[in-house]
Amino acid sequence: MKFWNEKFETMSEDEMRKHQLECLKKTLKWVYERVPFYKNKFDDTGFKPEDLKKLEDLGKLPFMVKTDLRDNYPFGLCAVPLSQVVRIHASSGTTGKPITGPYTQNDLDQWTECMARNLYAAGVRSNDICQNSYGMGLFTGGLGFHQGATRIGCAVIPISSGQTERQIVIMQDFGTTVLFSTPTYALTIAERAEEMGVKLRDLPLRVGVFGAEPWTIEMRKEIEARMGIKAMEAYGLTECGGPGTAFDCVEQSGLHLNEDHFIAEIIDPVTGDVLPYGTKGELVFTAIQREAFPVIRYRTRDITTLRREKCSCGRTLLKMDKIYGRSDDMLIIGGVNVFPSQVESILLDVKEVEPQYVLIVRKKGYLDQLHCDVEAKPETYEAGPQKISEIEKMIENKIRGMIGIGIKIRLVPPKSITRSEGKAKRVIDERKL
Ligand code: DLL
Repeated sequence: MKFWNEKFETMSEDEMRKHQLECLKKTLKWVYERVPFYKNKFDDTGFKPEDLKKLEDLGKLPFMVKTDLRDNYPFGLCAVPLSQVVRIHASSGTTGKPITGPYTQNDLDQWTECMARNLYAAGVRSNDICQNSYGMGLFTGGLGFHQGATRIGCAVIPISSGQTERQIVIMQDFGTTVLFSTPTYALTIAERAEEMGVKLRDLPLRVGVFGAEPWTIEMRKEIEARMGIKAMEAYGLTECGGPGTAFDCVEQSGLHLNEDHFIAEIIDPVTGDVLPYGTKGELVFTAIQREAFPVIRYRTRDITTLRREKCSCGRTLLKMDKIYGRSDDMLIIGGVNVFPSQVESILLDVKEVEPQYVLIVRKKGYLDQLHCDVEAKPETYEAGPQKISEIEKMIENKIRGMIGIGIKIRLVPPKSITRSEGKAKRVIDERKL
C-alpha cells in the first residue's frame, strides 16, 4: 500500500473541510463544558460553541500562548478527570515550570496514528529494524517514535540517546535499517563512527527520521552523504501531542500536515492577523481530535509558510515549509528546548552573581554547546579564582539539575557585560543554520 491512511491522506479539500468542521464543533463544545479556562475565554469574547457555523469562525476565538499553559500548570487545562489520563509528557516552559501534556488512551491512539503516517511516508515498513535514539522519558520524541514504529510492526530498539559508541555497535550487531534521532545527534553518530573506523554506508542502515529542532537542507544532505541514507523529517510539539503533527514524503518538498487532526493557521506574529496561504508567518494550531488537552488556536512561535498545493506523492494534506525559525527567544540545544528566562530565574537565586548574563550558543563538532557569561558581584570576584571556579561549578550543576542541559558557566568581572539601552541582547547564537 502507498499510504498509511489513504482515506485521510488523499482526501479532497472539500471533504477535509467538512471533516474539520465536524471535529472542531465537537472539540469546542468539549472544552467549553469541561475546562473553566476555555469557558471564561469564550465568554469574554461573547462566543458560544454553537456560534461556529463555518471553519473561518474559528478566527473569532482568542489565541492561546505558552503562558496560558504555565498559568494552568500542571493540569488546569486538562479536559478529562485524571482517572482517565494514562500518560503525562512534559517539555520546557518559559520559566521553571514545564509544559504538561496529559493523554487519554484515545489520545495515545490518535498520536500513534499520526506517527505511523509520518514513518510510513518516510519509507519505514514492518520488516525494518528501527534504532530509536530520541531521548526516552518525559520528552515526546522517544515514546512517540516507539509507538508509531510499533504500530507499523517494525522491530524497535529503544536505545534512547547518548552512549554514542554503543549506538554504533548496536547498529552493526542488530542490523539497524532505520535511525530515529535529532539531526545533530545523527551527525554526532556519523562523526564517532568515522573515528571508530566504522563505515556506516556499508551497514544496512537506509533511512533516518529526524526532527525536534530546526535543520537546513544542507544539513540533511550532509547526513545523507555521511550515513548513506535517506534523511526524512518529523515535526511536532508537546502541546499537540508530540512528533507526528507534520512529516515529509519522498518528494522532500515540504511537510504534510495531519490536518484531519490539527487545523493550522498562519498569523502575523506582531499583529495577530491571519495571513493567506503562501505567506510566511507564525504557525497556530487547533487540535480537533484530542481529548485530554486539545489546544485551541495555540501560537507555536514557529515560523513557516503553508501551501495548498498538489504533491506528486499523491497526498492532498496541506503542506508547510521547513521551519525557518521562531518568533520568540526559545533555543533548542541538542533537541532540548531552553528559554533564556529559565536560566535567568536560576541566576536570580544565586547571591554571588548579578543577574547580568549573556548566553552563547556554539557548535562543537555537530553538538550544540551552551555557554553563559555571568557577572560576579565585586566581593565574589575579589575572593579569587578558587571561589570563582566553585561558584561556576555550582551554577552549572543547578542548571543541569533544573533544566536538564549541560552548560559552561564563566564568571566575568563586575560591570563587564554591556548594559542595554533597549531590549537586552541575552543570546548570541554562533551556530550557522
Ligand atoms: O520536539 C517533538 C518532536 C520530537 C518533534 C521528535 C520531532 C521529533 P517539543 O520538545 O515540545 O516537541 O518542542 C517543540 O521543537 O515548536 C519547534 O520549535 C521545534 N521542532 C520540532 N520539530 C521540528 C522540526 C518536540 N522538524 C518545538 N523542524 C517546536 C524544526 C522543530 N523545528
